[in-house]
Amino acid sequence: MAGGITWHYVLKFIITGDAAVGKSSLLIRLTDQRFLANPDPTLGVEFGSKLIEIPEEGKIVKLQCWDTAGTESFRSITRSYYRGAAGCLLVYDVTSRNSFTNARSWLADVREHADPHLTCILVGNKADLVSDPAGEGGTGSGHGRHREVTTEEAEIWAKEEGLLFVEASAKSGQNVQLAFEQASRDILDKIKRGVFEDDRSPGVKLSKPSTNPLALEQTATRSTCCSS
Ligand SMILES: Nc1nc2c(ncn2[C@@H]2O[C@H](COP(=O)(O)OP(=O)(O)OP(=O)(O)O)[C@@H](O)[C@H]2O)c(=O)[nH]1
Ligand SMILES: [Mg+2]
Repeated sequence: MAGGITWHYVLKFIITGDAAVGKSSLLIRLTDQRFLANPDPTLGVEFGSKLIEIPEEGKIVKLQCWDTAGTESFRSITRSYYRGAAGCLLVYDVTSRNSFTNARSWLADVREHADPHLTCILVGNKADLVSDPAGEGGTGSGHGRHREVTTEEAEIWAKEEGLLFVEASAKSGQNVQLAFEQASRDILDKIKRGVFEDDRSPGVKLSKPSTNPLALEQTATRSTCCSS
């Protein structure tokens, strides 16, 4: 990161959902602006970090993202990373009904193990595979995949559960940064309302106005997953 760049907040995010829905691909798209056709499945947990700007708040936010494995055998390990997260991307694949059904049990895990004030955004990934944006029985775009979860259905469930919602594509990049921005905006709003307090919510770190920028950056770099 270039010298002099600093942040106003560090926000810890977790990315969760079934195996192969594209959690790691969303993170790589966010941090590296690239897409891998054949990434390795995540073993345990991976980490990525990015500075984003929320212009209307005049704030720079450092996202610290923990990308968890969807494979069942890692589930108990990844649960331990939920603690202290301020934000969560709950990911399913719009071409897999199963992954959407299972989102309920991932959300139950999040609710059980994460901060109750956590902001969660439901992300319907692989939107590039479905040609029908309205979500009524699209036949795909030559990939042999078709939409199995309509936009409307996901929207309704997200509303019922108090989740933000967006459809995205790690492949095309569509709405990927937006998903993190929307969640960050919501968290900043909660901070303004006093929902998160600096030392009681390890998922949120606030910069101290009097501290010099270099020290802030060092603090950010040293931040670890499970600090409490
Ligand atoms: N077409 C399309 N393929 C995607 C997209 N995102 C991911 N994929 C593909 O889906 C497969 C799984 O992607 P990953 O990012 O490894 O999925 P994951 O959720 O991290 O999987 P685990 O780490 O095993 O839990 C890979 O072949 C990706 O190339 C997308 O937006 N569009
Ligand atoms: Mg992965």
